[in-house]
Amino acid sequence: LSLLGDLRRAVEDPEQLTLHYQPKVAVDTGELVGVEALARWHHPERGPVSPADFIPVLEVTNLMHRFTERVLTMALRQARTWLDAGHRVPIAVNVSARSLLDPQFPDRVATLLADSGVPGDLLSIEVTEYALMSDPDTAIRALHRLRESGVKASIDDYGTGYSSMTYLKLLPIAELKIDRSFVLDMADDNSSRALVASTVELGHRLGLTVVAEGVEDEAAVQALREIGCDTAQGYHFAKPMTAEALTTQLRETL
Ligand code: G
Ligand code: G
Ligand code: MN
Ligand code: NA
Repeated sequence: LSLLGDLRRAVEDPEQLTLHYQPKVAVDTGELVGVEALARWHHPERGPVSPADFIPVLEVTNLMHRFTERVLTMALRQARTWLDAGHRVPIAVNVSARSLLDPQFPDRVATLLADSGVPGDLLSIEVTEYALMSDPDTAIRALHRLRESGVKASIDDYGTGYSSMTYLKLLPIAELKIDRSFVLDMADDNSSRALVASTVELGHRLGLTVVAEGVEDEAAVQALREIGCDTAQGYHFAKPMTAEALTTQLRETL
């Protein structure tokens, strides 16, 4: 069993490592406001392996740096393809603690942007509270440098980690993504609904966009509309899909 050995090959193999894209939509109009890129590994013998299983393996090795670079390269190539077809689609890429805290990361991103010809404001990164809190000073410095390239940051899975109010104040972030555990049971759990509503208010007061993840039904959309949440993402709108499938959807909505 050598998942790491297999990953080393997979990272360089476009047949094995691909990206799927999940739409993020405006709560009030249902319009597409961007997509989240999600890594997919198709192992030649085992079939699909979930990122939930292989990201933790990468996270404890330097292969993570190469993986993140490949993901960014694929995402930017797709953004470029969509731009050339007349679609301005902002893409969010998940970035692990190890990559965010790599001192070379912001320069690598700047180089990849320049190579791709994609404007930096079409790229954003999603980082978890854990990644931000494990070394806040380094994370803050990285986020400031990314901003110089036009790249904004979102806090992913918001509410499940432990960001203190101090860091929410200091972190140069643009968006909060409320963890799906709160959104999923909002309809039947008053405390989840209260937490979602107060997070939306907190985010807005800090000048941030707020995204609800895990929106699975119309009842959740209705609740988010009442609460005033900006953006929604979840199976109710679309599952993560191939670039081809999303391109078809972009053509249909034009
Ligand atoms: O897409 P899915 O639900 O299988 O993703 C499972 C987890 O893997 C999520 O937490 C998601 O953020 C993470 N993930 C998916 N793609 C990437 C990626 O390209 N880089 C990192 N660091 N995490 C990813
Ligand atoms: O941790 P992160 O938010 O990056 O995880 C993203 C993952 O969440 C995606 O890979 C996707 O598979 C999953 N996801 C997206 N929408 C929904 C949803 O509506 N319900 C559930 N249960 N999972 C979702
Ligand atoms: Mn994410
Ligand atoms: Na998330």
